[in-house]
Amino acid sequence: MTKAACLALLLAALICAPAAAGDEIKTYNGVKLSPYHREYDNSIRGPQKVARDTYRLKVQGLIKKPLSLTYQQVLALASVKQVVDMPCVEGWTETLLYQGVRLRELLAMAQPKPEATWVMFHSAEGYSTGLPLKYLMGDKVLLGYKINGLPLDATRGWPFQLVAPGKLGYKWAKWIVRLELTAKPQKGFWEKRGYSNSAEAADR
Ligand SMILES: Nc1nc2c(c(=O)[nH]1)N[C@H]1C(S)=C(S)[C@@H](COP(=O)(O)O)O[C@H]1N2
Ligand SMILES: [Mo]
Repeated sequence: MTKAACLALLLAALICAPAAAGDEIKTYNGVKLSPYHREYDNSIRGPQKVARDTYRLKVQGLIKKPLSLTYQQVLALASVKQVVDMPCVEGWTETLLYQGVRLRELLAMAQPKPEATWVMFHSAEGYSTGLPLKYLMGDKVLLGYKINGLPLDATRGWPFQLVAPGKLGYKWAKWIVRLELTAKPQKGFWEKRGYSNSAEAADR
């Protein structure tokens, strides 16, 4: 390589590197977003590393078509972006730009049986939580895979986090591996320990 070419490459690298590091979206449609990266972590067993090669999103229970999808198969479905507030029972709220697949798209693929009224979300580390099927068919409920333009990581819940607008943070399951449709409401990890199973954000 000539010295000039070398210098040009070096300059290009210097100019491009800070831009790449700054990929996180900080404001969206005039809304200031909470930062993707944080100090604290309140999840029951800390960050989880879910294996990419063997990962499958399973949809099971009261459905006609059980699903087993790779990460890429889910990402290939139509996605939407929306700014949402995630309020934790601890008192804090984050405002984040999520990108994901509408949950009702996945549910439509799985074809719920008429007796199904509830969906449990099961996570890699054993966490679980659930919500009514009717709520989950709503426009704004997503299986989220990006926050502020960045893919979820081991702290944020790779591969998927449930985006449940209007519901408290403990309904926003991270590291989702399996959905299970049931006839009756079930209690998840925090719900079994006394937290409300409806988890209305307005009741905080
Ligand atoms: N798998 C799993 N998902 C989880 C939790 C957890 O401990 N394990 N904690 C919940 C709680 S209490 C909150 S407030 C949110 C925090 O989500 P965040 O990391 O996107 O802020 O994740 C929820 N999802
Ligand atoms: Mo929470």
